[in-house]
Amino acid sequence: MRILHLSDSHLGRTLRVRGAPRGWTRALDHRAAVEHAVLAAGPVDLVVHTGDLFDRSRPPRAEVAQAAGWLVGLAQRVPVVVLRGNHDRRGLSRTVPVTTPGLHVVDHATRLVVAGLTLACVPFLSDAAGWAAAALRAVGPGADLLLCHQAVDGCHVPGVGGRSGFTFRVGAQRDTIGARHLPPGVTHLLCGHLHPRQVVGLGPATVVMPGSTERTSFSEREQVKGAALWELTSTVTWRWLDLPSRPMAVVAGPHDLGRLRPGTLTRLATPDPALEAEAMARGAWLVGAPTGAPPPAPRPPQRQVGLFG
Ligand SMILES: [Mn+2]
Repeated sequence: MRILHLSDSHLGRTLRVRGAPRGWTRALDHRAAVEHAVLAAGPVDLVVHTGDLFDRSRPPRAEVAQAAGWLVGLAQRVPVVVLRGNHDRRGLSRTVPVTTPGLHVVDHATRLVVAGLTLACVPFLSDAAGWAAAALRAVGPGADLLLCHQAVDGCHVPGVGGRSGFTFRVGAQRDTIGARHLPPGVTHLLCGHLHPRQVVGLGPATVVMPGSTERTSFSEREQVKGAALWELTSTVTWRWLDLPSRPMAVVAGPHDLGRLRPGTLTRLATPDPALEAEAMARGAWLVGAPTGAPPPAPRPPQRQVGLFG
């Protein structure tokens, strides 16, 4: 029994760049990542997606149509389970074709039997106590695996570019779960939410977070992206499946220019017209306002924090 475990694809996420060909959008990279993962995984018995399928709870219509086509095609070959993440907060059953045979859309905690496995499925919940109650119901008399989209005690976002990292702790955030929130008997959690891939021990259980399938912000620029491939025999094992990602670079001076290739998403650490011209001459795609442009109008505060997924 082989399972492809995808998470945090953030389909429809865009990024404004200068220098890219006409018609290019960052959303194409996010689509390509999930399609590539399915090809790279080879034959599997089940595909699960543990949340944040779309970047926004109201994704653009074209993106919904594209994703629906992809999911329907996939579900014709292999059972698919998609779980609601915090970004999909209005629920996936509004955007994903729920009546497709073989496609299981999980907006509320439930227990599913798919491909001969019993799966306890617990979508994102904003408080740990509520999550514990939902997980207990979803596990019921027992489950082989638990699918969720949640921060867990000890999971970590590394610092990058001089910014410090962050470790989640139960009690410090309302939604972070600890060993005490796990139903008895749960040994393996297939978990989304954090974008750096990682494995965390939670009491007797192991939490595997494959991270996002493509980089969703510059804070992820040093992270390897991909998915997890699970193998269930008499034991349960998994390994990372690496995927190619579009390179991202922050240019602080001429010494960083050597890393730029055509199509590298590039941000200047500080405005510098000469450096910007050099970067563009190398084919880099520039993110942010042109050097010398007036500062952008202040944006309203965003509800979601990209760094933490
Ligand atoms: Mn996410």
